[in-house]
This record gives sequence, structure tokens and C-alpha cells, in this order.
Amino acid sequence: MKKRILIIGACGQIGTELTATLRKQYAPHKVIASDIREGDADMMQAGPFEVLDAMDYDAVQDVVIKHEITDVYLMAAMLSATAEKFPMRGWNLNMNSLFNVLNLAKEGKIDKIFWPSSIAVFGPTTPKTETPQRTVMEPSTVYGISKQTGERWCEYYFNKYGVDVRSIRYPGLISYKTLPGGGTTDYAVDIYHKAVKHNKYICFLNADTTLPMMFMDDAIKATIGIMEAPQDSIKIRNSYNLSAMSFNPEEVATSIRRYQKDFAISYEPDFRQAIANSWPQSIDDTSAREDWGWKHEVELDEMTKIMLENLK
Ligand code: AKB
Repeated sequence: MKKRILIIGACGQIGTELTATLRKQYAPHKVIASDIREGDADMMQAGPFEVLDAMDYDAVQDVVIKHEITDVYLMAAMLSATAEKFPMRGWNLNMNSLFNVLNLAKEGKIDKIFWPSSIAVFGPTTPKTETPQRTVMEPSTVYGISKQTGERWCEYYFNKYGVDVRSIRYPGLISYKTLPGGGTTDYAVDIYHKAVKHNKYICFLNADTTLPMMFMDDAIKATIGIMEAPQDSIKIRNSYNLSAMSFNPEEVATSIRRYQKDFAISYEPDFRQAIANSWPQSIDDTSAREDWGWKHEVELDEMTKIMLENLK
């Protein structure tokens, strides 16, 4: 098989684990990692790496041609909290990087694209629980607006030019291997780090802020799963709802107390509370389950056990 994969944004929270998994699955030399700057020693030694600005069309094209790339995973993005601080930078990165790979595919230089969307495409007027695949979408954050716009463009490029682009709406992602950067769901990673280090945590969201979440192993399985699914099984070309579990900070604290009885949590909500309030609490992902066989494995208590054991 002539598959050669390029991961753009390989040093980020998802990119790091995705790169490692794909390199295990395919030969390491068939998986080209890239990011705006060099990665850590593990990343640099495990296979080919290119320093690449996702917003530079010519540079992306050069790497695609040099390595005879067939599949691109575009993981470079500015997340919700950072994009509220730098709206134009967030918009430019999230949109221009997408256009670059969509246009390369339109020109026949790439066969297949994975592009991540997010629960941030939903907004305050969206039904909060079991949010359907198709529903009111009026995102109120820069990040959400960029992701919703991106979804429309993905569908447009598929319908108009036959570009094989596949996408999922990630919930908050939790991993012990990599840190998130600039998201609203980041507390759900930070809380485990602080639990192990200090046995206490000050949370930037309120106790009862329920959000959709997922353990990273499940997210990686979904990402590779949708890319490897037969083309005709992908019936939605904007982005698939994807769900595993939903919880709030108090429920994570309770879960941590199963292992650390006197773990303490307090709450000092900041600007991220408003972002979280605009997002759904739970997601209906029936279409992903039916169309390409998505199934999550890890629930909150099992995830807590894995996080604490590995961080210790
Ligand atoms: C964020 O919090 O911005 C991200 C997301 C839900 O897409 N984790």
C-alpha cells in the first residue's frame, strides 16, 4: 500500500499521541510529523520530521510533494480560550491551514484529509443535552465560529470537488502523556496533575459545569477509525458528533477521592466559565456509531485510575 501520512501540528496534545500510534501502525518512515517548531527528542528520533508553518501554502505543498503524501491529519489549531484572547490569530490559523490542505486535495495532490472540529460549534441556543447531530448551531466563541465555518467548507469541498475530507467534533480530551494548550476543557487534565502533586486543585470552572469529555486513547481510536473507514460509510462530510462521557469538576473530584481520600477542590471561575456555559453538556453520536462503527471504551472512574497511576 502506498499510504504516506503527514501530521500537521504533530507536537500538540492530540498530534503527539496520534503520531506515535500511526508510527506503530504503519512503518515509522511512512508517517511524517510536522509542526511550527521541532518536537522533543522522542518525536525527533522516532521518524521523519519537518518544521512547517500550516499557514504557508507553498511550504505545505513542498512537504506533500517531497514525501509523496497521501493522507493529511491537520491537527494545528488555536483552541477556545486562547482564541478569545487573539481572535484574528485564531481565525487566521484555523481557517488558512484548512484551506491549504483542502486546496491541495482539490488539485489532486492529497487523497484524504482529517480535520478536527469540536463541540465548540454549538452555542447557547443549541439543545444542551444529548445534542443531536443536526441542530441549532450559533457558536459564540471565535474558536467555535472558525470550526463551524470550517465544517461548511469541508462539506462544500466534498460536494463540489469530491475532496475526501473526514471530521469529528472532539469533546474535551484527557491524557497523561500530553498537555492541552489553551482550551476550556483543560481543567480536566490539570486536575489530575495537581492531585498527584499537591492533593488539591483550584478549578477555573464552577463545580456543576458539565461538559462532554473523552480519554485520549478513545479519541485516537476514533480519529484513525474514521480515516480508515470505507469511503461510502462516511455519510456526513461536515463533521460527526462524537461522545464518550460527560462530567463536571465536582464529579472528577469525587472520582479522584476514590484513590486519594482527602483530595480538596475549590472554585474560582474565570472567563472560561462563559465559554463552557455556551457548550452542550452531552452529545448524541448515533450517526458516528451507525455509519463507521465508533464505540468508546473508557469511563470516568477507569480514566481516573489510569491518570493517577501514570502521573505518579
Ligand atoms: C477546548 O476546550 O477549546 C477544546 C475543545 C472542546 O475543542 N478542548
